[in-house]
Amino acid sequence: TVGKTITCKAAVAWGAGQPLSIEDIEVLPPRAHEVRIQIYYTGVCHTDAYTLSGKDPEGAFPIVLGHEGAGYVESVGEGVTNVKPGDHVVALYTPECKECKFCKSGKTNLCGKIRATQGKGLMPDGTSRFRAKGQDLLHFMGTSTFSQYTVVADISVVAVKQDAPMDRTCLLGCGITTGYGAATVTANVEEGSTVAVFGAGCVGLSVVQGAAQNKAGKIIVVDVNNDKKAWGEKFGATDFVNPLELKDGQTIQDKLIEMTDGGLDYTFDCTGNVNVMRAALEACHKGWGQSIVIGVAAAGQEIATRPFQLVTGRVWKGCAFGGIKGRTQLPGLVEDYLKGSLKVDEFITHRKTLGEMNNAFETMKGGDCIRAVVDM
Ligand code: NAD
Ligand code: AHE
Ligand code: ZN
Repeated sequence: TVGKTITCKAAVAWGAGQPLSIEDIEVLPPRAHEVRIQIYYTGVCHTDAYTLSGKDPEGAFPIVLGHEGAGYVESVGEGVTNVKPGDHVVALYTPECKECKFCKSGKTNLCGKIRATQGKGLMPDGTSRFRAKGQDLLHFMGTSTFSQYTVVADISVVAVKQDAPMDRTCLLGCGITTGYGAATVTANVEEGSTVAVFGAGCVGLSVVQGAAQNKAGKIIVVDVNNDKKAWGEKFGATDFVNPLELKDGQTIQDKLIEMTDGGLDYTFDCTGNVNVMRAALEACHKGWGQSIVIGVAAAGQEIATRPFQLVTGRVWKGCAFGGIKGRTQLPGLVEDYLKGSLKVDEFITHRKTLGEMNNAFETMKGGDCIRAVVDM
């Protein structure tokens, strides 16, 4: 297949709000500094549903969605040195070129090298490697893992240990790494500190795991779904609050401030709801509390608070992919998983086939799904 176009199955999103359609698509060979990956497993993340819904300002169609995937390198284009055919890899929607202003800053995991074309759904040379029914399909987040074969930039892929099963490593491509990194890298929660996590999906529970790893003293899960109490405890949460079950007139920020003698050292939004983001900021301790926005909000949504909240020392920040540098740090997370110090298996609640992709989206929206893993 090297150097040839491959025909394979993919879940194609032809338009906003329409179900995905399983199609035979053509996947062109990788060009210079590109890698063709045979995707074995992909997770389904809330962000895929968000873009499919039409609420993503960068969303365009037709497109091959998916950004939480693992597989084998099938072939590489000219000049690729970081991976070789047969390597077990995870696709990186946050690439790492190691040479741009961002990568060299030491201050962020965001990489600027291909962000503009990635946002347009194109490869770095401005073209697509996918075709179906006589037309080009767009790429998504530089990864497009809802296809049996995909082509990515070489800076958007990392090789990981072969003994880690791909149905687990795929989840390190987004959800788990995002939450775990937000707690251990972006916030770098200190021992004994107080933490509140709003929204206990895969991302929020991964924040809980990271905060517990860093020995936080109190980890409060805030979720509208009472089943998330037990889920939080499984990853190290000490308390649970349902914001819909507060006493009359009490806000969630009041409740949390009361529980923590003045507010939290760290809060995390893992819901994507801008009102929750405000509550998370306002639940922070005066003088130093930091709130980290992880959730992705729909086009047109904005956050608000009284500037006094910041004047009095609370800090509002956010991160993508947990602040983790994929090529530098992801192999280490896979090793942590293999050593037993990073939970991954526990997040998998559902398994689907490619033909069941729309069902996987429905399942994700149900309250009992943490992650559905799709066997491609
Ligand atoms: P999820 O849907 O599995 O989890 C969300 C949780 O929030 C659910 O348990 C839900 O019950 C809870 N919730 C909803 N409304 C709430 C409210 N008002 N108060 C408290 N809890 C509430 O989603 P997920 O896959 O864990 O993703 C969470 C968010 O993070 C999404 O917005 C997703 O797009 C975003 N995300 C961002 C990044 C990033 O890099 N910044 C990466 C992955 C996902
Ligand atoms: N395209 C959207 C923003 C979507 C967004 O924020 N994506 C996150 C990853 S979510 C993963 O599930 C991200 O990586 N953001 C940083 C970046 O460079 O995209 C919009 O609003 O335009
Ligand atoms: Zn995601």
